[in-house]
Amino acid sequence: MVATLLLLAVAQLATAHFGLEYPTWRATTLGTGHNYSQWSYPCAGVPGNIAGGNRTDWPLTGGSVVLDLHHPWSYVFINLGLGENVTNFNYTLTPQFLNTTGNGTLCLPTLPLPANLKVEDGTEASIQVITVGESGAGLYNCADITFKADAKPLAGDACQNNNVTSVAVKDQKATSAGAVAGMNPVVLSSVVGLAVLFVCGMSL
Ligand SMILES: *[C@@H]1O[C@H](CO)[C@@H](O)[C@H](O)[C@H]1NC(C)=O
Ligand SMILES: *[C@@H]1O[C@H](CO)[C@@H](O)[C@H](O)[C@H]1NC(C)=O
Ligand SMILES: *[C@@H]1O[C@H](CO)[C@@H](O)[C@H](O)[C@H]1NC(C)=O
Ligand SMILES: *[C@@H]1O[C@H](CO)[C@@H](O)[C@H](O)[C@H]1NC(C)=O
Ligand SMILES: *[C@@H]1O[C@H](CO)[C@@H](O)[C@H](O)[C@H]1NC(C)=O
Ligand SMILES: *[C@@H]1O[C@H](CO)[C@@H](O)[C@H](O)[C@H]1NC(C)=O
Ligand SMILES: *[C@@H]1O[C@H](CO)[C@@H](O)[C@H](O)[C@H]1NC(C)=O
Ligand SMILES: [Cu+2]
Repeated sequence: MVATLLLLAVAQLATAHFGLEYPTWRATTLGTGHNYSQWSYPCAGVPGNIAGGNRTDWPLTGGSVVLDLHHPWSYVFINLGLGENVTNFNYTLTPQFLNTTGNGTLCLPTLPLPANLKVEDGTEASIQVITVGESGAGLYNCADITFKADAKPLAGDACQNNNVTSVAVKDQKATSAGAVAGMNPVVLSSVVGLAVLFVCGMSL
């Protein structure tokens, strides 16, 4: 699971901040008027279960994720952790991570749960979405969910792609070992974060 934290060794260019539209994110981390930072692992500095808990019901077999992407392309990794107030996202929902092209809206209709993950009606969990852009630094957003037997994946108008296409990048392990030039499975350092913040800072 740690292999999902893929980062470039050197941060040079601006990367894409992004919005997590569905499930509803823990808090808005785009724009101004808050002290959150999408550079902050694991959840942009937003604690779990805030504001009394604003949890989205999610189907027992896996549900939808809708992202608002702002830059020409991004790698997308989606993880899940169990509990009311999750900081350990130790299940991946993208065993093959996504390479998305285009800025706009991406809807993933159904992300199946890993075979070794058993949930039941009422199980609380959180979803972590990581995007990695040209800079190689990760950007994070999280959403709190409750697995529900009667929850349905998004469909129709609620699940549309607008100017974004995505392809699964096969064999994440090989990729993390260096198949993507310059990528290393290192933990995001604040030095990298700050270097990119300098470039990307105010421009979302
Ligand atoms: C952000 O942090 C600053 C400095 O600690 C504080 O003055 C401000 O009220 C905070 N803003 C919000 C929205 O919490
Ligand atoms: C909870 O989510 C709903 C639906 O997105 C939103 O309208 C509302 O503002 C959120 N409430 C809090 C306290 O964040
Ligand atoms: C679609 O995405 C591309 C790549 O980011 C961008 O150049 C183009 O302006 C976008 N088109 C629309 C209609 O937003
Ligand atoms: C969630 O956990 C964090 C640390 O893991 C803690 O600081 C915070 O108070 C917890 N929040 C709630 C609502 O339990
Ligand atoms: C994930 O972490 C939870 C506790 O945070 C633990 O109960 C569970 O066994 C872990 N699962 C895996 C596959 O590591
Ligand atoms: C991801 O897509 C971008 C732009 O479409 C492309 O330049 C890049 O090579 C792709 N990366 C992988 C690993 O397929
Ligand atoms: C995509 O980016 C282009 C160029 O910055 C911008 O004109 C367009 O409005 C963006 N489209 C979306 C859907 O964000
Ligand atoms: Cu940005």
